[in-house]
Amino acid sequence: MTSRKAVRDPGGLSLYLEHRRKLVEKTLSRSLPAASVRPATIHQAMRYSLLAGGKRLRPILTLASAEACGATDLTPVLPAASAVELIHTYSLIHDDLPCMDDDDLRRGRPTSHKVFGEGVAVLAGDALLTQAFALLARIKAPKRYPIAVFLEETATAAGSLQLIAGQVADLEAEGRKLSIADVRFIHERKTAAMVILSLRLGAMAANATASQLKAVTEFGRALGLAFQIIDDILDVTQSSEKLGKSAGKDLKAAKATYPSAIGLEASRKEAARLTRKAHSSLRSLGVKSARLAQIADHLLSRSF
Ligand code: GRG
Repeated sequence: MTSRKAVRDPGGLSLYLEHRRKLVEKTLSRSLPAASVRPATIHQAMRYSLLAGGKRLRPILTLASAEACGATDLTPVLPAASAVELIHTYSLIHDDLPCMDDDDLRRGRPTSHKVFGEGVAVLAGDALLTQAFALLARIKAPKRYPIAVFLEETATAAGSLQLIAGQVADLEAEGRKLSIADVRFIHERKTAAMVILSLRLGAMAANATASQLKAVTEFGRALGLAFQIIDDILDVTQSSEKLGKSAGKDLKAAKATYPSAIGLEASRKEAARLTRKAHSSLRSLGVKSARLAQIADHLLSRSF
C-alpha cells in the first residue's frame, strides 16, 4: 500500500496502527547501514535495538500529527518519524546500562549491553542519536519551517533541558520521597518532551499553521504526561512478559512515580483527566485529528 492510500485508511484504530507500524518499520530499516557494513558490530547493535519491535508510538504520532494538520502524502514526513524513534531507542539503550537502570530485558529481548557488551551498547546509542540528525537534515523544508528549526527543536527536546534533564532528575530522585510536582517535573522532561517533539515535527513537516502547531503541542503536553503515568501504572499492575521489560522495577528501585506519590487510583484518575485535556486541545483541528484522539484513548485503556 502506498503512503498516500494509507491516509485514507478506512479501518479501525488497530488496522490503522498496524499499517503505520509496518510503514515505520520499513523506513527504519532503510535508515541505518546494513548489518554487514564495517565495523559490523556497531551496525548489528544499532539494528538489534532499533528493529526489535516496540509500539512505535512516537513515529506514529508524528505521522498522525501531520495528517491532523492536513498532510495527504506521508512520504515527506517519514524521515522525521524515523528520527524520533532513533532518539527514543538510543535513550532506551542508555537507560538500560548498568550505570543507569541496569536492566536485562527490553522489548522482549536481552538488552543491548547484555548482547554486545557495554562499550558497543554506549556507542550504538550514540550512533542512533547522531543518525537521527542526519535524517532530519535530509528533510525537504516545507515553506514555513526551515530545516534548522527541525534540528534545533530536536536538539532541545533531547538535550540537557528536556530528555537528559528528566533522566538526571530521575537518577537523583532514586530512594527519595518526592512531591507530586517533582515527579511531574521528571515526567514532563523524561517522557513528554519527546512526545511533544514527535507531534511538532509531524506538524512542521506538514507545513502546519501556527495555530495547528499550537494545538498539537498542547495535545502532546497532556498526552505525554498521561503516557508516563500510564507507564508507571503498568509497571505496578502488569507482568514482565506482557510488558517486554522488567515489571515492578520502579518500586524495587524506589523510583519517582505517580502511584508512589499519589496512589494507583488517583494516578488512573489523573491519566484520564489528562486524556480529556488532550482531546480538548484538538478541537480546532477538526475531524482530521480523530486518529490522535483515538490514540490517546487507546493508551489510556491500557491502564485499566
Ligand atoms: C538515557 C538520555 C536517556 C534517557 C532515558 C526513555 C528514558 C529516558 C528512559 C527509559 C525508561 C522509561 C520508563 C522512560 C520513560 C519513557 C518511556 C515510557 C519509555 C518506554 O516507551 P515505550 O513504552 O517503549 O513507547 P517501546 O519499547 O514501545 O518503544
